[in-house]
Amino acid sequence: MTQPNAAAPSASDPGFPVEEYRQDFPILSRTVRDKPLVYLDNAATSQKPQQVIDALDDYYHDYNSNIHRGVHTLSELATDKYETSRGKVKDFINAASDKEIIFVRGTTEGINLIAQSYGRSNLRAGDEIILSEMEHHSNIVPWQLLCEQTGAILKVIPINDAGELSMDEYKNLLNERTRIVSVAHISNALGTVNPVKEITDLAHAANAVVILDGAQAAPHTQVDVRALNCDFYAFSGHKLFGPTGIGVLYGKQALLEDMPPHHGGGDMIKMVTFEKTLYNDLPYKFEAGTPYIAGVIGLGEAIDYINNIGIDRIGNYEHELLQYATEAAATVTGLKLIGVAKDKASILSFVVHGIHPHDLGTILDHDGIAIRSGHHCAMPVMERFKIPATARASFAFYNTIEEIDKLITGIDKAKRIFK
Ligand code: C6P
Repeated sequence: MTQPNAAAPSASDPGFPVEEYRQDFPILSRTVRDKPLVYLDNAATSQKPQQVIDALDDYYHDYNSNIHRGVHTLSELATDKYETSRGKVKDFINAASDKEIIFVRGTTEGINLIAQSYGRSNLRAGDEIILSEMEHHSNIVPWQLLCEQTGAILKVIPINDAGELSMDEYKNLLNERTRIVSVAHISNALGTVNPVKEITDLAHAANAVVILDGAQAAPHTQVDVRALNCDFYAFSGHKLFGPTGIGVLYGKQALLEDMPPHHGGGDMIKMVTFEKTLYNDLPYKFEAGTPYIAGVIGLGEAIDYINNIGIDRIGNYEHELLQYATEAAATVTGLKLIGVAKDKASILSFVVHGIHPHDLGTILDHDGIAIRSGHHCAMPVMERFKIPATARASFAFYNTIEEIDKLITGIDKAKRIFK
């Protein structure tokens, strides 16, 4: 382990040892095109610390086995690790019970599960689902599918020029036909942190259930599902320094108990005959088939890693990075930020006059700097701001002020090329 970096930029947490944390992520010491990697695409997926990589390796090396099935030692070991991870997730988001934690492939699968299980069994023609204009396609298309299947109707909360939800419009949209409100905790295209507690309380007053898309929130801020009182919360392991292909759907136990399974198969049953099948208890009712066992164990390890640092410290440090980057971006003529909400997290989305975001991304890549360019799977946001795409730098706690300086230098270089 290296020593804490004296030049670490955190005013509120001067001991935040970013250089030490960077050593935990092997990929951060590689080069890209002979330049040190500057990884600023954390909203797409974040990098993995060695202990997560080791956990995956250990599973396949030492106790690879199926879970919940065998009485042999390896199966018991794997089952124990898998269920221990469930407990870690439960504590991480302060759920009331392990029964409320369902392992899925990611946020996308979590939202589709709710739409097809809760939605199909509870919604009728004319019922209304409220989304927002800043949603990721994963929180739009599953609801459109449900509308086609049930005759339910989508309503959309508009956003203002800063990229904030119009809460007045939201209040106007809520009515006795509203059954579901599903919004992002944090927007991936704008960085806006939505007032999800207020949104939830208003929805509950209208007897609607609330789904929060936590894909961009879980890695950056404390998520307390009981304090939020949301009905469902979905997030992805791979943005949380865990493996790809694993994610979590939290649901309130009473709601999950009443929902039908969305997939049938092994492990989700108690008894099967050709006449009738008895479904398993929660959470197994929703985990049909052999799951991604190593992924679940790796996610548990990622949560341990985050807990060792402290999610609040992570959030504070990243906030300072974002502030620094926002101020630095303001000095670049021709650069316009897309998304300047009062409450923002970790995402700097922008356009530069005369340079297509894809060209900017390519030029930055020549200097080893990874950002994302495009519509970020949030095409309605692009339409709202009348742009085809943005460039997006997204930060994690292992990023540094120096890396942001390199980003700004890279943008200046691109401007010179396109002059
Ligand atoms: N956003 C991004 O670059 P999955 O793919 O299931 O892990 O996550 C989907 C998803 C859902 N909601 C939000 C708010 C998201 O940001 C994402 C994933 C990535 O912004 C990939 S498009």
